[in-house]
Formats: sequence, structure tokens, C-alpha cells
Amino acid sequence: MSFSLSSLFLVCYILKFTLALIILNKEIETSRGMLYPRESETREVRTLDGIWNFVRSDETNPTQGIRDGWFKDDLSKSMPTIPMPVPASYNDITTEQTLRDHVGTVWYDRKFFVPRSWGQDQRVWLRFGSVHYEAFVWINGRSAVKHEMGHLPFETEVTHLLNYGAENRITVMCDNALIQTTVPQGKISEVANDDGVTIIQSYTFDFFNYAGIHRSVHLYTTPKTFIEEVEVKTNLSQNNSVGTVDYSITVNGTAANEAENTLFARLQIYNREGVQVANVTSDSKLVGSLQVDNVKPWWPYLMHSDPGYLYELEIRLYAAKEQLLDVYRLKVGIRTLSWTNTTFLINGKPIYFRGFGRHEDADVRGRGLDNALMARDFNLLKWIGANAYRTSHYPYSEESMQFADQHGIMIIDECPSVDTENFNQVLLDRHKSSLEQLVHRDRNHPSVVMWSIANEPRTGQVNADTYFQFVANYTRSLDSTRPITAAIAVPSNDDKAGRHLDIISFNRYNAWYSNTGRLDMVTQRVISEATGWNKKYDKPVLMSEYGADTLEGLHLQPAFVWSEEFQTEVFSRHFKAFDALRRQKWFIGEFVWNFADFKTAQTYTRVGGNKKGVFTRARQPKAAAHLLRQRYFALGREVDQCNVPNDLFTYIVDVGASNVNHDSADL
Ligand code: BDP
Repeated sequence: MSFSLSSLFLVCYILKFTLALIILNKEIETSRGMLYPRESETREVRTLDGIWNFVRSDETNPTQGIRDGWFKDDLSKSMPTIPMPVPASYNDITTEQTLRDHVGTVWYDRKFFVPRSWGQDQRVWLRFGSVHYEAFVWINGRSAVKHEMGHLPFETEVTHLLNYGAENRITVMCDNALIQTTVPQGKISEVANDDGVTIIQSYTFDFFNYAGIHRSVHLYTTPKTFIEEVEVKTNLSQNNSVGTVDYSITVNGTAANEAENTLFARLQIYNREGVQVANVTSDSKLVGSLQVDNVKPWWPYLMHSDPGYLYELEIRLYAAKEQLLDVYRLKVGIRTLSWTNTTFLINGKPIYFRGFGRHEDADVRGRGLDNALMARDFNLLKWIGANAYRTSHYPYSEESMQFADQHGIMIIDECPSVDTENFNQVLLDRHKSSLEQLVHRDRNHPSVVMWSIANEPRTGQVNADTYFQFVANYTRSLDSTRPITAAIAVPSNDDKAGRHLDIISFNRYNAWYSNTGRLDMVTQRVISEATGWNKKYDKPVLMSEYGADTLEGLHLQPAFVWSEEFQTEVFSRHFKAFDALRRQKWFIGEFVWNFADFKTAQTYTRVGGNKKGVFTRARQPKAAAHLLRQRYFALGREVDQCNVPNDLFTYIVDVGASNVNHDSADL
């Protein structure tokens, strides 16, 4: 009896374990709308950015505010509030450790007026650029929208919730908790402290889990029937002389439902000088194509003398009898992408990436949108001669995507999946949703040239094969015009995901995490690892991370870990490997980790954060930045025939030829 009972338990246990391993490729909810808010003849936009009121919940009682109905009235009536800027992470705004390290919910509210005119014959929408990680929103005490997933926008119609020509209140509850089924994953535990217990958030990635209302909050109006979505796909003729822009428009509104067959759109394309270069009138399907003769293709920075060329697409939606309903304008870059098992091409020309992994990170503001910092970063990218970056490890602001379009910086667009492991159904669904939201948001940006579906996933684990097959194929079904990659750090022999990707990216820290300090163990290892990936999958390969922590101002000769000399040497040893690899056509790019120093969780391996930046956190160059600049421009000159800046090399001396025969013993 006891034997059979225990075997029954064993069978149940195995069954439970096996069931937990089964993951299915389920349908998931998809996003709608979300066009970037822009003013036009038919639309008004207002921002709710500014100083909001803020309350940190008791960590041990995170749902208190919901139960006590804090959203029903001004927050200050329930709890003492402090001022909090929006957009910004809340963590580094005060001097309190409890707020910096807070785990769980916080609350924001503010008042605002809505013009009386907005109440007539139109619709009003509320849109958040991003809230990390989960947001619950009320307008005048009534629930408006909920959203899960940081770094991605969400919106809802609030027409019926607003008081027109009167005061309104918006309340937001934001929860930063990361668990095993969030993207990214984390763990929450209760740990004893000196006075009782503390709630601890842990995660395996190193960047600080900044939280709050990270990007702008907008209110905007649309007509009753309006352009809800626009999708464009571009193409070029063989010799790049004629461009086509395929469009597809989705309309929302009563006119769309009642008089479906009578709606049509007029689309025009204007060049940079404001001259109309194409126009078309659609039928009621609102799908079609425009042709641009003598087109100026969108080229990456340094690949052409006029990079980042953008046209303006104007869409006018009409009802029967030429009644103008809505106008929306969108910047469009006309380019093609194609790839084989050895090459990745833009407008028919092979790409060699020279770029960075980055973070949205700054002192005080955390991950909050800051236009001054963004403009500075793009100036630095151009100064250093980079042509690309990866949005490691989550989607960056829409404003930065627009900048990248304008400046011709290519983007590997990454979803927020980092160190993904313990694959399960809920995680898979959310992971797919993060990609759906990302592709939906960014599909019209010419700068986006690749989707990255994960950073350093544990692709050696059971289920990784099926899991990444589902994630990659789902992403492909959303957009087949761009290749798919993931930045992988497991050895190529263990990896089970690469076969589902189009391009292999790998991260490795030779002379840092492996063989620390051994500069003589970099070059050959990089060559053989890249070659291993190519041999295994027969696909283009790029190195998506390499680098060394470097304390600005620390100089040690001979080079020693953490010094500026060491970072310079580590780079140089990698350059040598990359040059050997470039002779193999399948090696398509090099990405330094990281663009700038950034904040991490507290650990004894980090002195004030991750210092692998080529720039400091204040965006000033370290010594290696000058070296990298010389390489990136030299590469630009070699592979793309670009011009190089006059100040690239500092004049030192004009060394005449020596007529005495010296050998190295002189030195
Ligand atoms: C890599 C991660 C990156 C880290 C980096 C590091 O992808 O997010 O910041 O290591 O430790 O494994 O510097």
C-alpha cells in the first residue's frame, strides 16, 4: 500500500513537472492605434508633463490605496504627498533610500483643465509614452486604463470620463515589481532585517530597475471618425531611382461602420523642400501604393553624403461628398532591406555595423525622457562615427526613434526580455506581447533595421528551442521585412535558439569576465567564437557586446583592469579580431558595451554603477572614445567611402625617414 501510494505521488509529480514544460503558441491580445500624437487641422495635443503629487505605498501593504479608494479624491486627502516630476524615474529624485529601493506600488495624481471646445463633436484620448512596470489609471475617480510592460506606450479613449471647460483629476498607480512571469523576470522575497522583515526585489540583469512615469503623458483629440493606424512599407527599384510607399490605413469611428464604402483617403508625399512628389486617392479599402520618381533613399549615417532623408506623408481621410474627416502626417524614409546567409544589405549595399549597446540612463532623471540628454547622445554618436545602436535592453523613447530616423542611425530594436529563463506559458505570452507592442509602435521607422527578441536568454535550457521558435516566428509574422536576432551569451555548442534567427549576435567579455586582465587572450578567442557561430548556423554574425569597466581618470601603465589604458587595449585587441573576421564576409558588425556608464543595483562588482561606458554618465569621453572614433571613421572610409573629420588625428610630428639602421633593441 505504502509503495503504491508513493509511486502515485511520484507519477503525479512527474505529470505536474511535464505539464509545466508544455508551452503552446497561443493567440495573444494585440494593440490598436497608438500613432504618435501630432497636431493637425483636425487634432489638438496637450501634454500633462510637469510636477505631479506623489505617494509611496507601504511596501508591506501595496494594495492599501486600492482598498481605501485613494483614486476617488485628491491623493493628498488620503496621504501626505510630495512633488514628483513627470517624466522621470522617481528613484533618485529624493534623498531617501526607502524611495530609491522601493518595491511595489506608488501613486501619482494631478489636476488639469480640458477646454470646453473639446466636448463638442470629437473624441479625446489619453496616452502614456511609458510607465514602468505596470500602470493603473483613473480619471476623475473612474477607471480609465491598465497596462503591463515598461518602455512601451498605451492609450485609451477618455471622452466620456472628462469634465469639459472644468477641472479634472488623473490618478496613476504604478507597480515596479518584477516576478518570474514579467518581462523582464525578477524575484521578490521577504528577508529578515534588524527590525523585522524587508521586501527585496532581485533580478539577474545589472541595470537598476528604475520605475515611474518615464515618458510624456498626452491628451489629444481626434474627430469622431479618425485615422487610427497607418502602416507603411517601402521599396526601391533595382537602381534605387524609383521608390514605392505601400500604405494601409485603419479607421475608427461611426462613419467607418455606417458608411464603410464611402470613406476614402487622399495621400500626398512631400520632399524636404515641401514640394509634392507623389499623390494618390485611395478607394474605400484604404490600402494602396505611392510612387516617388528620382527618389532620395534613406541612408545610414556615413553610408551616404545625405543620410536620414525623410519625406512627409500626408493622409487626408474623407467621407462622401469630399467631407474632410481627419488629417495625419508621418515622416517616411524610403529604403529596402535584404539579407542572405552571409550579408545584410540596405538599398542593395552591404552593411557593416559600428555601434554600441546603450541604456536610457542618467543621474537624477533615471530612465525619464530628457530631450537635452537625447540630443547630446546623438551628437556624440555622430562625433564618434557610429552608424548604429541596439536598444539594449528594452524599447527606447519614440522621440529617440524619430531622432534616429533623422540622423540616419540604424537601430537594432530590442524588446524587454533579458536573461530569460524558466520558460513557461505566461512568460511566453507576455514576451510575444512585448514584441507585438514594439513592432506595432516602431514598424514605420526607417531607422529600425532588425528586431532583437532577447538579450542573453538561457538558450541552453530545456524548452528554449520551442520557446524561441514561437517567439521568432511570431515576430516574423508581424513583420517579414526586417531580420530577427537575439544577443546570445551561451556557448554556441549549447545554444538552441540560433536556428530560429536570421542574424546571430553574441556577447562576450574576454579579458574581463573570462581571463580577467589577460589581453593576450582576446583576439583569437573572438575570432574562434564568431567562427563557431557561423559554422553552426551558416548565418551572418555580429558581436553585440564586448568591453571593460573603466574608472574615468584611472591611469595605469602597463594596462591594468579598471584603467583607461586597459579599456583602450581591450578595444584594440578586439579590433584586430574584427579585422580578421571582416575578411570573412559573414561578419557584419561590432558593438561596444557600453555607450555611457550607467546605474546598477548595489553589488561589490560595481563601483558606482557599470563603468563600461566609452562616455561617462555625464556624457564626456574617456580615453578609449578617441581611439574608437578613429576606428569608426576609418571603417566608414574603407567600407562606405565617407569623409573623415579634420580633427580625427592630432598632429604630433613629421618624422623624416631615418638613414641609420636601427633595430628594436634601441627601444
Ligand atoms: C552582459 C549584459 C549587460 C551587462 C554586461 C556587463 O548583457 O546587460 O551590463 O554584461 O556585465 O552580460 O557589463
